[in-house]
Amino acid sequence: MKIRILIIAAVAAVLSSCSQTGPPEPFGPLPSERQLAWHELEYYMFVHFTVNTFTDKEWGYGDEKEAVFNPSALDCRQWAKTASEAGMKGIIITAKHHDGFCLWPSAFTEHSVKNSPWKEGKGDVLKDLREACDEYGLKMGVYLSPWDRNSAVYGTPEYLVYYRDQLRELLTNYGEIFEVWFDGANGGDGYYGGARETRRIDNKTYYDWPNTHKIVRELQPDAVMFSDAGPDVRWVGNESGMGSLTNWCLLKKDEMYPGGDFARILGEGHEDGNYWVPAEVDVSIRRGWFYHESQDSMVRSPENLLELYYSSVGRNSNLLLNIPPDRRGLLHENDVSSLMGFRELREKEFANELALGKKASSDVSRGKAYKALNVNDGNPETYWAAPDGALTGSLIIDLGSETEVNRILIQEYIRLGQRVKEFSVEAFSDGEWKMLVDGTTIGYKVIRKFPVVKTSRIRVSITGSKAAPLISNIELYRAPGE
Ligand code: FUL
Repeated sequence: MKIRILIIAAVAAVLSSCSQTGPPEPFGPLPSERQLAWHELEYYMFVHFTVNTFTDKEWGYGDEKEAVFNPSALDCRQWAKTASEAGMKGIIITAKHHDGFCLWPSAFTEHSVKNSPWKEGKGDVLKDLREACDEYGLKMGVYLSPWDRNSAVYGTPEYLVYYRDQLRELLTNYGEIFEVWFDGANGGDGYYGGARETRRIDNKTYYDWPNTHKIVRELQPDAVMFSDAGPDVRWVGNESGMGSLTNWCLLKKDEMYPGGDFARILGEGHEDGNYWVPAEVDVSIRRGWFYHESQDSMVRSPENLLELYYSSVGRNSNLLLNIPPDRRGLLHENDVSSLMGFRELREKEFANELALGKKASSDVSRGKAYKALNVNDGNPETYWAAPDGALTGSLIIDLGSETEVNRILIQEYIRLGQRVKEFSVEAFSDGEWKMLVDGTTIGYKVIRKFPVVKTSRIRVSITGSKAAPLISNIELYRAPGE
């Protein structure tokens, strides 16, 4: 009996060594755990709020009196409630914009809420926001503008000490921060402690970014850092909400720096990039980043926001949507109503998933653990894999009966690298395969629209890849309309 068991075990071992049962080797730059967690957030709120809200400006000069900051009904809970109801996962706030005014009572400057009439100088917007985010289960992030038009020492080495002291305050006193936002607008004219002059800095060298980054890693190891050039998340290269159709999460970031002239490259990233630095689309629900009463009637419509969603989340980018609080310190009714309309549209758009649990097959596979059915099992941790060395492969989802379809969502298993260079989506209809989508990169996620097709079979073909393609998820929808 024992001998028989041993023989069976030996045969099983030989058989399993013939098919590739272990996971594929990682390929190229990989996302860190903090970046993987960031990818999954997808959609969160940007809040631009400072003295500009009260002076009707976009860029404060730096000489604004602290007294102008006086919201009559500031309520961070209203922001957080709105974000949560809108389906957002977090809020990033302009703790300090270019005017230098701090929304928290920084110990390193007088130019802050502590000298404003709001709550008689006892208020702290960051603290209120922390509590509100915790109450609504949201993550919190901070924007600390490197350019400071109020600071007398801006442009000198002393400013770096000041900037880093402020960063430490923000990263020490307000709980867990998920993203630190370093914008790229740098240097120019300003108040500068009364000098009222133009100060230019060399944005390649002045800020000594590597040493600032170390502070973030030390104090908030799970936070990602955003700037034009990462290190963790990159700007998408425009402020109009347009992610690039070809979008590599890879970047040669050592060749770049914040505030450089890289807008064109930032959209696509680098196919041969040597770091994982995915794109974030930052865009405002209004024309301006800050609140202006004159723009109350120019708030993006729910339909427009849905288009933004397709051109950002649908193109392998996260969506950071700015909703500027008004002079009361509340998100304006028009903005809230658009956000809620957008949530409803989005829910309807993706109400009816058609692929889950349906039959799936592939022309090639790495073996049982990497079978085609992994793409529509609802589990993001399982994936279909082509065998090592195969750079193409097709998956067919069999819907069982003729079904109307007009959207597809595809995700790569990015934990092992971004691989796909080209893909297509076809439907079997009237006896032949008809092309629906002719695509390039996939990455964390793409969502593509196509005109309604009635079909029982959808084929996703990876037609070019840097290494064996790994697909973790395919979803199909019939969105309303058309
Ligand atoms: C830019 C700034 O100059 C704008 O005011 C805004 O904050 C935008 C998000 O980033 O660099």
